[in-house]
Order: sequence, then structure tokens, then C-alpha cells
Amino acid sequence: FLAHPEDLGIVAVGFSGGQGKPGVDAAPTALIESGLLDQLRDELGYNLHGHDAVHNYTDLVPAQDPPHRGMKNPRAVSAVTRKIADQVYAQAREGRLVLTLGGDHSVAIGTIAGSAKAIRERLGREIAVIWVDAHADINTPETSGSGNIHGMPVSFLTGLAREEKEEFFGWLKDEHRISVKKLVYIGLRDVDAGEKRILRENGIKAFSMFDIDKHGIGRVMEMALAHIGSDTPIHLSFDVDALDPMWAPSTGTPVRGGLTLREGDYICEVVHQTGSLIAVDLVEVNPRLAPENDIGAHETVRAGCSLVRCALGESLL
Ligand code: 4U7
Ligand code: MN
Ligand code: MN
Ligand code: MN
Repeated sequence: FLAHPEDLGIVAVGFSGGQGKPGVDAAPTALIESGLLDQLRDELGYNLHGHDAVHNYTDLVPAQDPPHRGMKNPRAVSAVTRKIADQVYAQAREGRLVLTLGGDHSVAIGTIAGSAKAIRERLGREIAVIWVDAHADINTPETSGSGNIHGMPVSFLTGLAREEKEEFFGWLKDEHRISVKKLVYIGLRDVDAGEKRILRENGIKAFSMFDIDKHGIGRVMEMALAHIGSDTPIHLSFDVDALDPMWAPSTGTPVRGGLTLREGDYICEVVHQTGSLIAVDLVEVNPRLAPENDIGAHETVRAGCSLVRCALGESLL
């Protein structure tokens, strides 16, 4: 699906407005300073594009941003994700693979909207999304208990949540949206009651930690890819909190009982192997939340780098 599979568009966004804890905005710089982009260029042989800047988009954050339908920072998140959608679209339209370094998971509203639009235009195809996360991030503004938009991106992307007003995600059109049928979750273990209902009522495919324990990650990935169907462009959105806090403690909403680093890497390797990968997000790394004197932050950044390298083909022998 890529015209230029060795060309990699980088979208680095230090944005934290989809949730309340500062620090997740520092992740792109931490990942880049630990050598991630150098590795992608020098070891994996990618030609990088758009990598010279980490975007903060502070100019898009209004001084006053009162809640709307219970959503916190709605104007800021809407404006920033709209900008991200344009950026990802511009890279994907060139036929490049796109890597986004977040930022909290609200950024995926932009990344997936941009991918979906570009692939529709270039190939007339719908994309599939593999969402690896402890959480389902499919609350609507009405089901959300927290009001944090990083827990809502999937509801906006699938059209389960809608808004007319431009400043509150009204810019999201059909061309940006994905089908609930082409969405697969992996790693779930902390899903709100309202979200469980949404998953059930819409027949959304989800592999929880229970399924991974029962079948093993190898079989789960076979089933996940079978659901998507071969020959479908894949956008991989990886929330680092899918990993067990043992491997990724520095994240805003850690949940115990998660994936091992090896299981996370394996997911990425299998997705790479399909040859259908068009975009990768790595989100929710928060280097400022370091439980054990920065060791946690270092380990989390290291895990994030490993996931990205695996998704981009490091393990191919
Ligand atoms: B993340 C939560 F209530 N479901 O909506 C919510 F448990 O991107 C958590 O996956 C959302 O980290 C977590 O606030 C969002 C909560
Ligand atoms: Mn999560
Ligand atoms: Mn998430
Ligand atoms: Mn989180």
C-alpha cells in the first residue's frame, strides 16, 4: 500500500491536553534523545521526513477552554488533533509510512483521521486499526466518567460520538472515519461499564488479557489479523500502558497484569510482517512520572523505542 516503503514520515507531537497529568508532552523529545530516530535511519535504513521538529501547538491552546458535553480542554484537543490529521495526511498522501510519537492518546483522533483520508484518496480503500491498550478508549462524552478525551478517541473516529460544531471535532467527516468492523483491540484489562456495552452492541472485536492468557499471543495475533482480512491497510495505535507497569511504569494510567515487553514486541513484529502497515502511533509515555528515581522513565522510553523498532522491521532476519 506504500508507494515508498523506505520513506518514513515522522510526526512528533508533545501534547498532553487529552488528560490531566503533565509530562506526556515530553515523550517525543525523550524518545528522540534516546536515539530512536537515529536507529531508524542508520540501522533500519529509513529516509526520514518531517523529523526536524517536535510540535507542541501551544498556539492552538486557548486561554479559556471550558468543558463541552463534559469533555475537558475540548477546543484545544479538537484544534491540535485537526492539525495532526493534516500532518499525517500530508505524509501518507506521498505514499510514505507514518510514525507518530505522542503525546497522550487523544492524538490518535488526528493520526487515524489523517491515515483514513489519505488511503481513501490514494487507493479508494478503508483502513483497519489495531488498537493495543489496557483501555478501550471508546467512551463517548456522555459515558465518560473522567471527561478526559484520551479515553474517547475511538468513539469519535468510528462516528459513535458526533459533533456538528467545528471547534468540537465537527471537522471530522466521513472521509476521516473508520468502520467498527475493521477495528481490533489487543491487551484490554480496564474497560469501563459503558464501554463494555458499546463494544458488545457494536460487535467490536477485542482480545483482552484473558484471551492472551487463554490462547497465547501467537494465536491471538492470527485471530486479530484474520478478523481484519488480509490485504487491508493497517494503522497500529500502540498505547504504552498496554505493557505491564513492570516494563512501562512511566505512564499516566498504568494497570497491572499487562503484556510483557516481548509480547508487545511480538505484536509489532507480526503487524510489520503483514506488509500492510501504513502508520504507527506510540503514545502515553510520560517520562515525568518516574516511580523509581528516573529508572522507570528510562525503562519506559526504552520499551517504547523497542516497540517502534519492531513495528518498523528491526527483527527481520
Ligand atoms: B488511555 C478511562 F475511566 N477509561 O475514560 C477514562 F478508566 O489513552 C481511562 O488508554 C482512559 O490511556 C485511559 O478516563 C486512556 C478511565
Ligand atoms: Mn491506555
Ligand atoms: Mn489509550
Ligand atoms: Mn494512559
